Amino acid sequence: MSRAHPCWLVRETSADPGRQPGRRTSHADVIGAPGARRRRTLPGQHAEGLLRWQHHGQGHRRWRPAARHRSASPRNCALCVSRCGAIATVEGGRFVRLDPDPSHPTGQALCAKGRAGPELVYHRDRLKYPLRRTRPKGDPDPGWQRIGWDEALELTASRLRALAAESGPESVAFSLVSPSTSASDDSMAWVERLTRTFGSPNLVVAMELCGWGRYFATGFTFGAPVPGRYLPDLENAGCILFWGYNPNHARLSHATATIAAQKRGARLVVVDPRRTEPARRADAWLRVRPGTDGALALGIAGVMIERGWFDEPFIREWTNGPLLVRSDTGRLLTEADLSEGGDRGRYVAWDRPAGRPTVYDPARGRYEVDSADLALFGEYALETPTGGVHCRTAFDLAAARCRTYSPERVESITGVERGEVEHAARLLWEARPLAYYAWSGVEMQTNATQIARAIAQLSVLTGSFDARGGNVLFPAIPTPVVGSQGLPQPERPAVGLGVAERPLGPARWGFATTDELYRGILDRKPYAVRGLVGFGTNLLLSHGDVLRGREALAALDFYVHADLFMNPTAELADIVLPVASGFEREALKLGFEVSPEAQSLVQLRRPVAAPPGEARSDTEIVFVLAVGLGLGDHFWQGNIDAAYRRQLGPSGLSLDWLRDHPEGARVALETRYRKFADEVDGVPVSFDMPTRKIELYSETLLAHGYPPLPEYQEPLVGPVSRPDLVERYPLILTCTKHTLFCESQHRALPSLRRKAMDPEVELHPSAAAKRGIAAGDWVSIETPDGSVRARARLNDTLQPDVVCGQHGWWQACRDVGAPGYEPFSPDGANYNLLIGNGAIDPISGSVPHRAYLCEIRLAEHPRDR
Ligand SMILES: Nc1nc2c(c(=O)[nH]1)N[C@H]1C(S)=C(S)[C@@H](COP(=O)(O)OP(=O)(O)OC[C@H]3O[C@@H](n4cnc5c(=O)[nH]c(N)nc54)[C@H](O)[C@@H]3O)O[C@H]1N2
Ligand SMILES: Nc1nc2c(c(=O)[nH]1)N[C@H]1C(S)=C(S)[C@@H](COP(=O)(O)OP(=O)(O)OC[C@H]3O[C@@H](n4cnc5c(=O)[nH]c(N)nc54)[C@H](O)[C@@H]3O)O[C@H]1N2
Ligand code: SF4
Ligand SMILES: [Mo]
Repeated sequence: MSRAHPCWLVRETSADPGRQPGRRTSHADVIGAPGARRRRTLPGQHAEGLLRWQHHGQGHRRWRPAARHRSASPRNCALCVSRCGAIATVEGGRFVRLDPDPSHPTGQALCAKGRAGPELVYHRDRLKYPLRRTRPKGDPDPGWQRIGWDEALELTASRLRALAAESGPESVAFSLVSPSTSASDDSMAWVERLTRTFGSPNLVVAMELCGWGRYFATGFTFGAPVPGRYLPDLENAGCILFWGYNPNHARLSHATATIAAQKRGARLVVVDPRRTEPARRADAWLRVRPGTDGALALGIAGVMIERGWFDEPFIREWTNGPLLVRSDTGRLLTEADLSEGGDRGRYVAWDRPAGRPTVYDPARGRYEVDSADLALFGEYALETPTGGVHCRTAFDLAAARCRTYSPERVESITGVERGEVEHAARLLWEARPLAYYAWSGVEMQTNATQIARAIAQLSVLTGSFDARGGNVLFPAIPTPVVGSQGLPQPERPAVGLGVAERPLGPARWGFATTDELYRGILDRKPYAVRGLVGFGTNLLLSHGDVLRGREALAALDFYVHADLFMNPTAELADIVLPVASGFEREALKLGFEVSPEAQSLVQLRRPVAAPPGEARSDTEIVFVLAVGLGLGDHFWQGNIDAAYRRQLGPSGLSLDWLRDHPEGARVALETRYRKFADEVDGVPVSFDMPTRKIELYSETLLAHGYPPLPEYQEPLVGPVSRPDLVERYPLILTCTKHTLFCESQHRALPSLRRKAMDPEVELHPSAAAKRGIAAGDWVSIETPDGSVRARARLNDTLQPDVVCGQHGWWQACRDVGAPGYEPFSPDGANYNLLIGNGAIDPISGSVPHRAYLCEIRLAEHPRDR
């Protein structure tokens, strides 16, 4: 029998549920009930050296209610990655509404979540006071006891110090809710700084599910984060490609910019198993079978290369395509292979007119001959001091790989008709420059790294990297990188959890996957993880292997969690800290990412409401905790204003001025394209890669035993890889974000929940009919790993064997009588109970939340609503 979880199963609608006789205490009761204040004074609490909550630079950030009149203040909605420019209205001291601010570069529209801001701010279940667990972790009632901030932070600091002393700082992991789904962008750099200065290489931010593909996987191609930081230049794009990305749900500022781009004639190509809004408006919609995106990208590239639809001069000059690859070893041929005194660091290409090899020197960024003379195709026999060696150009190898994915073969693998493959290839080429974005649809896959490289290859073929209308590193307001760079390096830096298994994966950059975290806690491998410091995150709803995760979190020696609400993950903490929402705290934002204009705006977002109870911003918590951990030197001794001034230093902006001008300041920035071609002392800046070129062929991947070219691999939990499972689980399962809620949040906000009362799963009418399922029926979704419930929604735009679920359902909404869902039970709706960590991307550890096998049946005991 599953445990009861009072905080999300409450269904009462009475005004004061805490007073009902016989009802178990929930955190909401404890923190909200009058008289609950049981602040204990610890001996020596006021002694020097203890954490004092009040610290400099804090008082004036507090929200002060305006007079009784109505006031409107410009700001941005921080609830998701879009950070839409907004105007907040405060009436009689109460934040009452949020509207778009068309004068703001991201202020063209607001979504329902942003408009529900006041409901979030004044929600009765918000955490209000620090809480301490008084009962063991297995107990259904954690026995939360209200404590003071000083006690909570002192306890936290002393436990963390003890763990670091006993087991090393790597035994403490930190976690942070993704800045795409929350306002954690406000504090992300500071949380990272805390993690690194504490000495932990283990920051858990869902990187393996969200970020790896956009920031790191394409690093093996460009040496730069594309499309994560080299964003689509939608204002100037000729062709926009959205691959597994739906900005209408995910990033409104991109959605509005796309509509504007289409109005001025840009073409749109969408790759998605579902006919989303952008797909409806697209010039081409490619309805791919989930997880087969790699084959589709290679097939499109194959058509482009076959037809000569690629930017030859760009590929010759700026990619490693002309370099010769040894057929015997797969390594790039070097000058040292050709002659005894040759340089191992210089590579070799083929001079076509002269019919002989020519040397490329990465240090000078030059070939011996004009790049126009370099062969892009062909196989060449060369003499070396140790005998003859056969070589092919890297581009020839890439082309050959792509050619094996003929449109016919792509159709049979992906379900996308051959004509559509050709049509897409033509559009990408003829309407270039190509601006692309690829996100969740392809990041939660067992082949995520190579899918990202295969899509990146399309951008390379069109020569759109950092080109006007392509994927561009927009100019940025100068500011020091405060999160990780420039910090003193420990003598022997601790090794990240996953480095041994995945040396090129997220661990290499200091990020741990949840699978690695759980293993560290439960199996103490490669070493024991004993502590966790969580800033948001709801690991047990957001990640697979839920039950193992629950076991792991319960086994921690110490877990502190800071959040807006109690969630099923936080329920396993020892200390829970209440966090002010983005509407209740101050935050500095330098640049709004999506366009050069957006990048030029600096805004100091001011609070428009007081935080509930004693809630504090994450940034304040980080700074005070850092001081308590003896890291004050890295945190301006707790003075946040001093930190902001440091960030503003290079731009010369005044913090006080920004505080008085919530609309923000514009900093003149110059947009420059093709910055890789800039020369310093006659040497082009080029690319941050071993060959200093875009690497279509990656020796780095090869050296670690991975395919050097983008390669397609069937989804590991799919009909081809697992024929043994297909009879029992004949349907292909993927999922998508909810337009009304961010990830596992917001189900408790009445204006949103009213529009979506229950979790749903979309399936094709023919799949439904075969199973006797009608629209609205409660069904069970079953995979080899688990089973959960949802209501059937019919969608005839899906391939007939594809179904699409939703994750993140647990929270109740009492105001509209909507239930909560048991997070650990098949009677609940926690989608991630369906997903295991057994089959993952070998390079990154990405987990296939977006391509699995399942069966759907009518639920045996339908819920009463
Ligand atoms: N409203 C809302 N906005 C959000 C969030 C939210 O939860 N709700 N979350 C925020 C976060 S954290 C993120 S990461 C972003 C994500 O933003 P997106 O990446 O746009 O997220 P989704 O809409 O879930 O996924 C995009 C598309 O991928 C498709 N898809 C599913 N499987 C596959 C596949 O195998 N291949 C391909 N090509 N496509 C597939 C889905 O049908 C969906 O239309 O949104 C952010 N913004
Ligand atoms: N099946 C499936 N699983 C997925 C996904 C999917 O599409 N399908 N998406 C994946 C992706 S892309 C991501 S990014 C992850 C997201 O997973 P999580 O990082 O867990 O994100 P959320 O569920 O949005 O929020 C977690 C908690 O953060 C709290 N929070 C919100 N804002 C703040 C804040 O400013 N400060 C603090 N301290 N806490 C805050 C919320 O109240 C909530 O309790 O989930 C991943 N899991
Ligand atoms: S898309 Fe919605 S939630 Fe996200 S920032 Fe804009 S208004 Fe806020
Ligand atoms: Mo995400």
